[in-house]
Amino acid sequence: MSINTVSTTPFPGQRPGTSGLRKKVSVFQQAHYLENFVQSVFDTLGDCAGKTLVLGGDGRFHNREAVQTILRMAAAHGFAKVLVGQGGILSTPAVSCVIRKHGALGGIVLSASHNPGGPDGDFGIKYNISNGGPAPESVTEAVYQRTESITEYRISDAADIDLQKIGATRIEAMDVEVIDSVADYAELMQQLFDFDAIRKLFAGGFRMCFDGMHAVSGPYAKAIFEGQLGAPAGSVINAVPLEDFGGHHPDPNPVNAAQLIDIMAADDAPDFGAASDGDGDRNMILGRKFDVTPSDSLAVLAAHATLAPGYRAGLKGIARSMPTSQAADRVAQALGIPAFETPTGWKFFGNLLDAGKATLCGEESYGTGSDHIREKDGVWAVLFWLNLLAATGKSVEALVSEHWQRFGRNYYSRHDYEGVDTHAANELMASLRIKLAPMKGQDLGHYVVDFADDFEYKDPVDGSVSQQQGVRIVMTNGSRIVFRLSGTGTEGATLRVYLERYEADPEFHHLPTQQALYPLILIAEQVAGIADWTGRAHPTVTT
Ligand code: VG1
Ligand code: CO
Repeated sequence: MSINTVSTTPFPGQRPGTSGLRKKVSVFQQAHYLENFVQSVFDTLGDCAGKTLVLGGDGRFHNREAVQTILRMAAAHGFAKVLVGQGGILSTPAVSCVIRKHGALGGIVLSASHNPGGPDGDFGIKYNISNGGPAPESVTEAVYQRTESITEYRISDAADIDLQKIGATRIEAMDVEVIDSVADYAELMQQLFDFDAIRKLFAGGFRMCFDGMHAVSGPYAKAIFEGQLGAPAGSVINAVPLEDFGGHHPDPNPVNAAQLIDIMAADDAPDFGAASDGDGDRNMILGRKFDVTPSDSLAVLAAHATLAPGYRAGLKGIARSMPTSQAADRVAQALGIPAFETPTGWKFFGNLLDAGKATLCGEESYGTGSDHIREKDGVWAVLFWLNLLAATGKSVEALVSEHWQRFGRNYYSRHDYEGVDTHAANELMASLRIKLAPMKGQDLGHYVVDFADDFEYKDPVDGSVSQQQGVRIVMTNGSRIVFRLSGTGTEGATLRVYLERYEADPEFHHLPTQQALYPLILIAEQVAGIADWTGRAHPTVTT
């Protein structure tokens, strides 16, 4: 075994987006591409002697090869130890959990999350810091700068290790420990939720369907829901992670999780349905013939949080990303706790959680989480809902409807225009920005503009400022339209249009969502000229 220094030249565009560096698999398969990025992360970290790194991914195509490469590079960089998930598998929340539990310096997550996998799909890599959360922008920017000037990387020529065999081995002077992918995570879940009550629920005939979407959460869901909580065998479907996610798009929304939606729409539907994404950090919650929007899910969990043992002491605050509906703010107000509004992406919640300012966090994109780790967490959200259902004896639909009665309903939808021309998308945003200031006070038919701006966030903990985080047009009655470009796609640009309307009157709480939002949809088109810029008359995905 020996360590070699390899000459290299920079690849353009290795700048992490909303959640790490995501590119087509073929891009990552280029010689030195992954190595350049990993060495740039290590160079940014500096001396790692005595330190532990956590490593794992969602099992997508190229995962195993990348794990072996990173192990050889970590050994060359002088890490004392790497904890790697069995088979190279760790969900994003499990990486966060393992980093925290074992006091690691940080971790590397190999995933492109909800993006499709397989040889023609996407691959991704993300670095998480010692709090278990995604590296903040200061770190991802430093890594990017390093990728622009890199000239060499260091790597051991050691043979591949056996990733299936749990236990310790060595590469050069570095210890490698292959760990059970589920154990640490499952143990944490037992501390947070009332497993006995949930066991009784299942013993009483309660039925659920969890769709693993052939992605990473399957093994976690099987072990916890079926193994520990007694959900009948078969409650978890599509449970085996596949390198191409069975050819599907591992994105838990009503469009991509069509099989689960059909199951939950049937007359003999289970009581509860849920799904997670490629790397296990997202969640979709369904009742029988009933979808819960992620924004409502956050609000409902917050309103009932003290029913779960891990949150019995109450919440310190609730944080949501800016485009997420304001439903959770109403709960925060009722509870007398602060509400925070951050830019899109989980990395912005880390400081609030570390500082004890917020306990629950959520995003409209099927992401919910808490201070138990520093990532959003799919299986955790499902357990939280199961805990509420067990504690209240109510159905999903009853819990949500009662919530609307108490707090009012925030109708909400996101319209995605995927794969549009990047130049046109940028022009659309630029032309919107120019129109913002004069919009104040403008009468738009059903709505009057309260203010319109480009969201800027000043982190209340470290004072760092993030600009241009989404154009928002906020109406005097709290309804909103938000426009932003995705930072996770790999083909062209994706325009996201977020629509929200607040309705206090219970008589109007059961309209079809798109109908309830129709006036706002028309205003969005009128203000942004979406069809003109993108050539699209309709969104590709509506959630
Ligand atoms: C999307 C979502 C965002 C989420 C991010 C990562 O980002 O909108 O809320 O945090 O994906 O989720 P963007 O920039 O494409 O809108 V995951 O589960 O893909 O890591
Ligand atoms: Co994800």
